Amino acid sequence: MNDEPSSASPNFPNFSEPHPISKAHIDEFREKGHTLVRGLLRPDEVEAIRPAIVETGPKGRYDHRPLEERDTYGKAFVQMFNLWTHDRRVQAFVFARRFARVAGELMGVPAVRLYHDQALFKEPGGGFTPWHQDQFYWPLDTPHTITMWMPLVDVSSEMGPMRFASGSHRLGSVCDLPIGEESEQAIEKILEERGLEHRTVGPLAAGDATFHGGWTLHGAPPNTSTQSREVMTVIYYADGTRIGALDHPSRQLDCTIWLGGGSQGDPAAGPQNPVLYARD
Ligand SMILES: O=C(O)CCC(=O)C(=O)O
Repeated sequence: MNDEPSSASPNFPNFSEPHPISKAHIDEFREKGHTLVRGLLRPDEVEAIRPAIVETGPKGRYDHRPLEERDTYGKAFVQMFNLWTHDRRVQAFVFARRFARVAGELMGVPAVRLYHDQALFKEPGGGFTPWHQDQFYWPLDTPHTITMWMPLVDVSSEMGPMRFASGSHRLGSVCDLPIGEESEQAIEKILEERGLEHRTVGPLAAGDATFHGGWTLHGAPPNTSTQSREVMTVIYYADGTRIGALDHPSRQLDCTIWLGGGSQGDPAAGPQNPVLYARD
């Protein structure tokens, strides 16, 4: 913990009970590179965790510029990282075996590690999230990476729920660009050229969760509502993964921050990457 953590009371949920997923979820994830799991968190659990994430968020925020001073990426959401390191209630959520198990079952791997968490709050009037591929940033030498994206409030179609290009995960890296105007334009062109089907998922209830692979093309429309789109995400990868190519500054930075440093070929298993689920 970086700071004095707020402790979880004995009655605080531990999010450990399993939430079985169907074969249809697994098939959809493997075929399309994304799936939606409804009700992964119960309403009483949402009620318990949401205030903890909202309260802890500012401790993991680094860009404090007002919306109008940020670039396209910055306007997409307020990004707050590794909140689990600041608060034991958030740690209980991020380390939850329930979510990690879904991640492992969707990827079809026996054990998963934590990469990092991030809260992504798309403010009222917040911009679109440009199309991108997460694994551009991740120095992880595996196709088995996945993000759980969970709204903490009900998300209407106006609030900027996720959009995915189905089947794009099979393409690997399609555009060597960080998230921004350029990735948006390049990927729009790729979607059109390759005739990739894409759609926005929504509306969603608080506690539903989408899961997408590291190479799945995705983004989100702007938030045209008057309410903040509060979302918490957790990123996982298969245990046994090694550090991949550190071939550009974003991956070098990610390696230092999220994997505790190291070189290509080293085990991706730093002190902030615990195993969160291992098949019994
Ligand atoms: O929340 C968004 O708008 C985009 C989220 C995203 O890109 C991600 O979780 O990988």
